[in-house]
Amino acid sequence: MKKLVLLFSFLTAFFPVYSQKIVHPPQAYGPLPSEKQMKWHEMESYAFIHFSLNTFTNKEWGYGNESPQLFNPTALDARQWARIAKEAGMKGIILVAKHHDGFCLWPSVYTERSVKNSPWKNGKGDVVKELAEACKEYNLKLGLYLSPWDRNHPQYGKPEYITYFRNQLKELLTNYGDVFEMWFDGANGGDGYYGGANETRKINTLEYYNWDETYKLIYSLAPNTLVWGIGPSEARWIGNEEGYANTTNWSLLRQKDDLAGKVHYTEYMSGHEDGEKWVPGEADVSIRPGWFYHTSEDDKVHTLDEMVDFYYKSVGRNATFLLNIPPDRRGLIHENDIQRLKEYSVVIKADFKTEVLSNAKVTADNFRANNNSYAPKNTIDGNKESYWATDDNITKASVLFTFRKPTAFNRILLQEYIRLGQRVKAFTVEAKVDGKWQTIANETTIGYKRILRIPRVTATALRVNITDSKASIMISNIQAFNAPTFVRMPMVKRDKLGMITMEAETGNHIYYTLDGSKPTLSSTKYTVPFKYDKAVEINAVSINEEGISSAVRIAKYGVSKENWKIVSVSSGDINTANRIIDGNPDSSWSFGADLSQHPQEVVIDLGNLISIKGFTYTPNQAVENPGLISNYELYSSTDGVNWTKQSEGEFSNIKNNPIEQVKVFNSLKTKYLRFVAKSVVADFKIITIGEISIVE
Ligand code: FUL
Repeated sequence: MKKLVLLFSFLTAFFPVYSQKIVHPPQAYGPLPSEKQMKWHEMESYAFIHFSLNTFTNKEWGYGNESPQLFNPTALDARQWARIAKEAGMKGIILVAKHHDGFCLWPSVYTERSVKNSPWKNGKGDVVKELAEACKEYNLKLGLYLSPWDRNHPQYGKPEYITYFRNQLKELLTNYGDVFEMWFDGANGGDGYYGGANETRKINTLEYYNWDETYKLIYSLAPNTLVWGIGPSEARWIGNEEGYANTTNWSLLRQKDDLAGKVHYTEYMSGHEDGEKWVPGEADVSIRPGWFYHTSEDDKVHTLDEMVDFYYKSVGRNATFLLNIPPDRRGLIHENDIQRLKEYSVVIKADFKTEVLSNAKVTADNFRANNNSYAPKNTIDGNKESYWATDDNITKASVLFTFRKPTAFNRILLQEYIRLGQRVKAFTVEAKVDGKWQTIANETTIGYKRILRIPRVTATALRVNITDSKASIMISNIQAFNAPTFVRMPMVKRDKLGMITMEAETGNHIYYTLDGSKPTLSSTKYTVPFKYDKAVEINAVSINEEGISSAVRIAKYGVSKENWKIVSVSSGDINTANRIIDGNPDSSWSFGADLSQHPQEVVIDLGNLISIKGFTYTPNQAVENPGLISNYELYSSTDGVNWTKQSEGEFSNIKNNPIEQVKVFNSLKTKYLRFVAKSVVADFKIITIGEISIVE
C-alpha cells in the first residue's frame, strides 16, 4: 500500500496532467441560449435596408394610400447593398419587405399592393429575390421585416387581416431560402387609409395577432429563423433607436411580464438579471436621422465618432448591432453613406489589429478542480469552446496576465462562455504600472461580448477580477488591444445671437474654417467663443499634441435667430416661450392643454422677409419622454394677418425616435411662421417644443 502511495505521489509530481481526477463539466446556470441564438450572437453586426414607397414620397411612414406606381428605382442594385455591408464587416442584411403602408417589395399573390404594380422592371421585379441572391453571392445571411401594422389593408384590425399576414409570412419564409431573422415591429394600430376608410384603428398588439399561433407557423416553416420583436420573441429591441445598450446588459428577460404588458421598453436597454428566458438585445440605428432615404439628410449622415460609438455601445455591450443603410431613389446606397462606412470599418479594423495578451503568462487564483480543461490559459487560446471556469460556488476570482515586457493597451475584450448561462454581475480590471496596481475599469455584466475603451496604459501585468457572479465563473475569451489613438471631433454650438462655442477633449486644440475648406494645423485656432450670425458652414477638427487629427465636424447654420421673436403662444408662459428659438434643443417650452379639444399654436416673427424651403421641430433632447407632437400644420405669412398653409402631416415614428423632424416644401418667402400642434403622442397631457428652425 505504502509503495502504491509513493508511486502515486511520484506520478502526480512528474506527470500532473495524467494524474488529474476526472472532473465533471460545470453545470449550466439559469436560462440558456439556443443553438440558433448562439449563431445569431456570433453575427455581431448586420445591415438594415429600408427602401419602399416612402423613399419616393419622402416620408418615414406612409399613410397607406400611396400609389404603387411611385415605386420606380432607376438603378436598383441589391449586389451593391450586399457588397457594402460585407466590406463593412457585417454578417447579414435585414430587408424591410413590407413597411407600415402595406406596399410589398415582392410580388405577393395575396395583394395588388406590390412591386408587380409598379413601373420598376415593368412589374416583373422582386426585390426580396434580388437581395436573397446577392446575399448568397456575398456569403451574407438574409433577414426580413414584415410590418404587422398595415395602414393600407381594408381588414386591418379584423381576423381576416391575420390570415393575410400569415399568408405573407409563408411566402417570405418559403420562397427565398433561409431567413436568419424575422423582424416584427412594435408600431401597431393608429390612423391609416385602410382601404379608404381613413380612420383610426386600435388593436391590442398582444392579443390581436395571436402570436403563439403565428410563432408556431414560423417555426414549422422555418425552424432556423430567429424571431425578433413582439410576441414571445427570441431577441429583443434594445429600447431606443440610437444604437446603444446599457453597460449592464443581461441577455435575459422576464418575458412573461413583458407579454403581460408589465415591462416598460426602457428596461430593454439592460434586460433583466432575473429574466426567465434568453432574449438578447439587438441595437438598431440608422446611418442617417431617418430610416428611409431623404435627400435633405445627405449631409446628416452620422459622424465617424458616432458610428464608432454605435459599435462599442452595441457589440461592446453584449448586443448585436443592426445598422440601417437606406438606398436612395436610384435604388443605390448613397455615396456619403458609403464613404462613412468605409471610414468606420477602417477604424474598427485598426482597433482590433494589435492584440497583446495572447503571449502573456496566465494564472488564476482558482480554476475548476485544478484541471487543465478549465485553466485560465483557455481565455487566450483563441478557441471559443474552451473556457476558464472556477470551482462550483466560487463567484469571485481573478485571472492574472503577466507580460514579458511593459506593454501598452487601451481596449479590453471579454467573453463569457454563455452556452452555460450569463453569470457575471460585476468585475474590475487592474493594470500594474511602474510596479503599482491601478484600477482601470469597474464594470458590471459581460455576456457574449464586452469591450472596454480605456485610456492607454503601459503595464507589466493586467488583472481581471470577477467580483460578483450568479454562479461559478466561466470566461472563454479575454483580449487586450492597443488601438490607434482616436481623437474625437470638437463640439460646435451656436446660440440665438450667433455666438459660436467649440469644445474639444482636454489637451486637444481646435482648428476651423468658415469657407467650407478642410481645416488643418494652419487654419484658424479656436480660443474663445466668437460671434458669427450670417449663414455659414463651419469645418472644425481637434488635433492632439502628437498631431493626430479628429474627423472633420461640419456644422451648418442659416442666418442666426437673433432677430426672431415669439409673437404669441396659445397657452403657457410667453416669457419662457423664447426657448423655442434659443438654438438649444435641450431647453424647451411646454403647452399644457388637451389637444383633442384645442390645437395649440405658436407664432414666430422671423424679423425679415426670408426664403425658406422647410422647417424643423425638435422635441426637448434633454429629458426622456417629453410630450411629443405627432400631427402638425405650418402656415406662413408676410404680414402676420393673412396666412397660407404650407405643410401639414405627421411626425412619423417620433415616439421611438424623438429627434429633429424635418419637413421640406417648395421655396417661399415669409416673415412669420405659425406652427400648430394638432395631436400628441398618446398618454401625454403636455407637449414640449425644444426648438423650431427653418430650412433655408
Ligand atoms: C420603427 C418603425 O416604425 C420605423 O419606421 C422603422 O421601421 C424602425 C426600424 O422601427 O419602430
